[in-house]
Amino acid sequence: DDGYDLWLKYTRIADRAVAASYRRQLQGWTVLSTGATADAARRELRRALPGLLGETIPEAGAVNRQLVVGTSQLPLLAPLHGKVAGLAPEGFIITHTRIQGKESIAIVSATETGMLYGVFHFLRMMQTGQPLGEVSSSPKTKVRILNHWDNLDRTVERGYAGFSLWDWHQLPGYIDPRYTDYARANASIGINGTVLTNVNANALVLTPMYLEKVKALADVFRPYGIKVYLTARFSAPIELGKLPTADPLDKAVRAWWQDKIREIYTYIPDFGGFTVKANSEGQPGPQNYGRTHADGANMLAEALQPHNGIVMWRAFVYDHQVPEDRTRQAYNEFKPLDGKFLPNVMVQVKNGPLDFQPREPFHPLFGAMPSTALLPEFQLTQEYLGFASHLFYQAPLFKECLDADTYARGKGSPVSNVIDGTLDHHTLTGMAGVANIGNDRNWCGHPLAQANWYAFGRLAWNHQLSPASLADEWIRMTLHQDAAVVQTIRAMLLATRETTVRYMTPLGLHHIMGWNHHYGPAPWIKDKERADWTSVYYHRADEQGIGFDRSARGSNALGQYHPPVQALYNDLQQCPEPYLLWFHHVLWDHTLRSGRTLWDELCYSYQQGVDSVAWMQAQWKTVHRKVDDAVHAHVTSLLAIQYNEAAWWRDACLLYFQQFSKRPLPAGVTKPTRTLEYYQSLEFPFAPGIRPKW
Ligand code: BDP
Repeated sequence: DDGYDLWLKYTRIADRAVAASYRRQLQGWTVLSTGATADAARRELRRALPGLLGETIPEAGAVNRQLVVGTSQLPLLAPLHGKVAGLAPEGFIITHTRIQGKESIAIVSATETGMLYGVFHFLRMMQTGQPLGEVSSSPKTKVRILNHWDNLDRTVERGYAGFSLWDWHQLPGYIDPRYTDYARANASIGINGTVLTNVNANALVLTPMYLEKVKALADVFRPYGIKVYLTARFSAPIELGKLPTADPLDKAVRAWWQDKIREIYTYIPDFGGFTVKANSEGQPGPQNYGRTHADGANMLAEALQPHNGIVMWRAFVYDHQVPEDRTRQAYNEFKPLDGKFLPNVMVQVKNGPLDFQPREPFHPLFGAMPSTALLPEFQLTQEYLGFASHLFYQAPLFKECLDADTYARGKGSPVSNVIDGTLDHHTLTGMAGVANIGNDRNWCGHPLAQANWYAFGRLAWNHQLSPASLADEWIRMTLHQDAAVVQTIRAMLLATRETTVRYMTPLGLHHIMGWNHHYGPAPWIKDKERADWTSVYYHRADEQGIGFDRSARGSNALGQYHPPVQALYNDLQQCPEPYLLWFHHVLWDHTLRSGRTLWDELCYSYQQGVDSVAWMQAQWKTVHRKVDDAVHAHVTSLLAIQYNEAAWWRDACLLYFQQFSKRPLPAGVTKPTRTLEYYQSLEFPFAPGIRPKW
């Protein structure tokens, strides 16, 4: 197994009784609708059913015990219209009914895309051995989208799975069949949008030569319900249009964007719109001209609106010349703009206020901008999570953010209800994930990292699903059907998040990774041109203690949250320990709930992280000869890398912090065999995924 088929393997159902019961219920099948999406559904069933059941099921309608697929506009399925009418357009039902007198299972939606989603859901039920019972499913968000940080030269910023999937050079002449498989995988989990290009944008993608290529991709994705989006470089009117300015209030600039957008729609009539990174990390933006983020976003939104396009304007902004805790800056910039964005603008907010760390509190903008559609951004690619070498199942991280209570409208105002629109009555809703996909044969580098792509899509559809059940589904479809094997691997996946937090950034530490490439530990980074890109800025270790005081006594980043959240974290004694050093500078001898001092607890956490990777290795050994040999061997090697790197994190960080704590390592913590100087001397000029110079 080379991993190419993802969770769409459709391996023969091992449980004979289950297979026989499916077989009895499926004497024939038919897709009644016509058109490209119906063809996609047909192709999927043709591929899947024989795979799952080991025999071909006749494609013929009007037999008893048949599967019938179509939209509710079709006369034969019109009696079911009432059942789908209350769902979102992409919602679907799977129901047992009679059609023309024949006992049938009907998969019905108001739309072709919803019908395709229903087919994938039905196949998932079979892949995971569930009874083929009644289902009614409707997405909780509208824009379920992947962000590819892919450059036109095919490098991928923070990408660890090879080069970009998009072969810009050979497009549109050569259409790699892989584009279709990408679309199938996305449709199977409800992802309906893809931003093809890096947020650090290149205006060239907006030129006719590239729009031809984008169109070719859009044509492949369309039958699967996937819209294409691009990143818009704010200075494109200067770079491409030869205008003297990109001021969003300048008439000529506005006209240029209007023309450009009209032109894009001649290529791609259902073009989704733009993602924009502006006035952040060197990207141009409206502030270059004294204008606000709202001015910039609205200019584009106005031009996109007649075509039903949207703008996803990123709130990931910070400036090292601003003498402010970096984690406060996005809120400072955006909160005053609440209510100023046009209705087709979403403000795209990272899950936490810093930058995709192993653990962060939720971003204070969630719950602070009731009049603005907020699009949460998660990072599936593991920039700060061990790249593609470490096993890190992210669903628990996504869930922690989604479940966090903002208290925006009192207790019970979780982030999930901010972003699904229910809290503030928004209809433009969504969830964005920075893709972990490249042209590696297995798509995501680490054979088990596909689970993150999978879980992201499923949670964007329904944020109430649990990390454990999503792990179950994915393992059963991808690795093995046996319950004991599923249980072992699920336990491993579910442990990975806390494990990584422990060996990288325990107790609320953050951003102590290698400089620029973010590979490996480097808490010693200091004296760079930007303080907010160093490690010492974040951990603030000194002889007294360690941690960033963001309480009311410190930077008061906590002041950006609603009062009950402030109350929870502000008091050192009460603050949940996973966030301790995020919000407080704590004395080395401070006693924690375990009864240990902070220093000892820090040491034990690092040790536990390493031990837990050893436990994962032992677990994985027990599924040898159960999961595919090639996958098993690959993961075994990667777990060994992860173990070594976890020990590297422990040793480098403890040696470094010990210079300040001046305390011995407690019993039970392995003594480092190398010196701090050794770790500090390591350099990785060719670590993958580095941000190119712009
Ligand atoms: C940071 C990455 C950088 C991205 C930036 C962003 O290090 O490469 O460009 O986020 O999200 O995490 O814009």
